[in-house]
Amino acid sequence: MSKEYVKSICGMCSVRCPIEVEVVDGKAEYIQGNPDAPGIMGSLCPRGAAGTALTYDEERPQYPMVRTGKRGEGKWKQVSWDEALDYVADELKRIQETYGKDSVLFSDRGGPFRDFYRAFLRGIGTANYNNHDSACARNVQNAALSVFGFGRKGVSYDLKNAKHVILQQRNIFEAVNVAEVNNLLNSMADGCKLSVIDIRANVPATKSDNFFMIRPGTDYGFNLAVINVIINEELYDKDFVANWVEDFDLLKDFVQQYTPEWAEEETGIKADAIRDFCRQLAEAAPSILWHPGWMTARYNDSFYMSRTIYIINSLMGAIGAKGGLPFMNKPGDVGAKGLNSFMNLYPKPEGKRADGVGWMEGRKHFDAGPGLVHLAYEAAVEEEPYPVKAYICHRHDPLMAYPDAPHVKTLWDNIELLVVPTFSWSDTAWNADVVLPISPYLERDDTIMTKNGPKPAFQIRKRAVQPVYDTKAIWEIYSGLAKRFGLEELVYENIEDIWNFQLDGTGVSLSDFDATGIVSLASDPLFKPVKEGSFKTPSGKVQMIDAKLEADGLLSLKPYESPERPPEGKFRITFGRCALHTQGHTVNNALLFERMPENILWINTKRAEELGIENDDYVTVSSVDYSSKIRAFVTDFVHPECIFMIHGFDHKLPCESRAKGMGAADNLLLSKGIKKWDKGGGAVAMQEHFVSVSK
Ligand SMILES: Nc1nc2c(c(=O)[nH]1)N[C@H]1C(S)=C(S)[C@@H](COP(=O)(O)OP(=O)(O)OC[C@H]3O[C@@H](n4cnc5c(=O)[nH]c(N)nc54)[C@H](O)[C@@H]3O)O[C@H]1N2
Ligand SMILES: Nc1nc2c(c(=O)[nH]1)N[C@H]1C(S)=C(S)[C@@H](COP(=O)(O)OP(=O)(O)OC[C@H]3O[C@@H](n4cnc5c(=O)[nH]c(N)nc54)[C@H](O)[C@@H]3O)O[C@H]1N2
Ligand code: SF4
Ligand SMILES: [Mo]
Repeated sequence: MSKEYVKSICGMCSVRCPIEVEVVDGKAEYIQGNPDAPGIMGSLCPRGAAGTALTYDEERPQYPMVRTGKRGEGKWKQVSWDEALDYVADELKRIQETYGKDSVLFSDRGGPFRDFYRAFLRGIGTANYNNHDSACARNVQNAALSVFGFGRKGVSYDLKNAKHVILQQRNIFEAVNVAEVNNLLNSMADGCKLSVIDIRANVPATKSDNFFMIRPGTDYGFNLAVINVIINEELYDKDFVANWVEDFDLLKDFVQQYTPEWAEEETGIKADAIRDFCRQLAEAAPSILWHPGWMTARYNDSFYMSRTIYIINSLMGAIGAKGGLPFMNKPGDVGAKGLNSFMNLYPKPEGKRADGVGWMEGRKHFDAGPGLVHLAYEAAVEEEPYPVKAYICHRHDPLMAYPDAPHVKTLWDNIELLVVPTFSWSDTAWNADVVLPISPYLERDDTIMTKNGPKPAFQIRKRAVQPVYDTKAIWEIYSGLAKRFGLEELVYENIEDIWNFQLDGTGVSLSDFDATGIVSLASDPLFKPVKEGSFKTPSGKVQMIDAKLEADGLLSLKPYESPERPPEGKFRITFGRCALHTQGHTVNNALLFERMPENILWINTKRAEELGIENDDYVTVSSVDYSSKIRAFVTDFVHPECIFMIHGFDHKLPCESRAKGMGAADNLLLSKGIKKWDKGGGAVAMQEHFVSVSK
């Protein structure tokens, strides 16, 4: 028997925790957290532990496939990798020659492994790189830019040293990042307070010092009242405000109308409780950390909610503070040299983006980097500003990630080539013209990644076992395409040469990863003080008024608008995460399915009584064009105006025998939902929908 331990990086969600894989006779037997990784302490979340079931799952794409029937019909021809890559390259060339270079659209899930294939996109000259973020954190990203002039990753979350953590629409113990969970639990053991503002009692709420069950959609109003108290009771950090906050007086005048008494009416949270909460914040300041939110693609004003969170953190002096939101360090900040980038081998394509981001009226204020892919779909329909005819949808499942899959599919009718590189089946892969199966993470090497933070580091994902099926690593796929486009700089035969290119001149060598899989670039965590240049706004300060936003016709200090109440007998739909699944794509994982085969419907006790529904009854939840059976969870601890369910269930694909037909799909309950989006932050507003429930 041979046994080895391989240090690598988890790929069951986008957090990418360092792992150690036990490999027995070439088979991955067991996975645990990398004991050498800071904050991980050998632990993993359930999904990370279930990675072996992904590797040995027969129900995943096993070889390259080209569609033979109609889109989505599930008729495929097995082809060799050469045939598949030839076909994709020829089609991309034909489309670019006919419709222009920018007619190729690309989307992915973002993350630290993109450099190599983004270089390929630059090499073929398309301006249309996108990520998935308009269904996730775009509102937070644009809020950070609007207040600080840098993006949301310009600060980190110092949970380790925090004295009071506030989670608003942030489910930290179920929407898991292992190091964050460990750090927060440790801090709480040392006396750190936790406050939770949520529409239901999630797991963090059960461990909190303050729990506010808020009326869905009123968070912006709650935060304006918090600012009102902080300012009127002079609880703010006077030095920070004097030195680093611009237009404080405008903010002060603006929030006068939003008293705690007003907020009580609007949000359902008692005025005195709001006042008391603000005083608690002041006691812990500046080591407070009000999380700006993550999955914030929920409301028309989610951007403004995140903006107020950043403003509150600033008023309390928490920006740049230990125990608050310290500035993020990149390798350069600790005197190290960053990785060499393949993207730098090619110039940035000059074309205008199809989604209009960065140049179209009303869209100039958005972060142009990864665009807003739902707007690129609109461009594909209208063929304006130009035709979009090829779509590479890489490690991305827009048919589940955006509302109303049947509707989204119609937006792709003009697309002549839909290519899906993926490691598991998804609605999108099933609907593709070509499926390029990626080796799951235990079976592949990836480019070296940089982990920014208090102590920046390089981390490496190393293949733990040989591919089980005829699948390839991401670098092999794009290197193969690059070869067919004559992009010689990206043609590689082995990963070591890629790694050496990345490491060249950094002073780090490949063997430095051998011991732990991680190369730390600093010996101690660095907390940079707030100084000239910390904020990238025109004034160099935290700004209340964002000129770019206003030039696009939007107000920075936007008056609060009360969310619609549900029509008689209906409920607002809300959704979120659980610790056992990643989005929708792990429901068919044999180990995780065994633990949680279906989702349940949280419904308030009084509303359930009115409908004659008892706990554990199967009920029907429906919108205009979708309905499904789901088990009811009757509780006092969800707001009566809404129902809540975990995202990602009721799969439809015949090739996913376990997940098929289990639970209900929140995304299918959001009829034509891709058309509703937040004009401030750019993300889709997925909780602006009402559904019916019946016994
Ligand atoms: N109704 C509703 N819609 C939502 C949400 C919701 O809660 N409710 N959540 C939103 C959020 S926050 C997000 S981030 C999006 C998520 O939706 P997506 O951004 O599409 O992300 P995933 O579901 O993770 O899908 C990625 C796809 O890539 C495949 N894949 C291929 N290679 C890899 C790999 O190496 N690693 C991983 N992890 N996957 C790979 C997966 O199998 C999966 O099919 O959905 C959004 N949409
Ligand atoms: N285990 C696990 N971990 C994950 C993921 C996963 O799928 N599984 N996905 C990853 C991804 S892509 C993301 S984006 C993050 C998401 O991380 P989070 O955004 O923290 O997770 P969610 O559970 O989607 O939502 C957070 C909370 O918002 C609450 N909520 C809903 N509507 C409202 C409202 O109107 N007001 C308030 N105050 N609260 C509301 C929900 O009840 C939920 O408790 O998690 C990441 N981590
Ligand atoms: S949070 Fe869990 S699934 Fe995500 S990377 Fe870490 S161990 Fe893997
Ligand atoms: Mo997300």
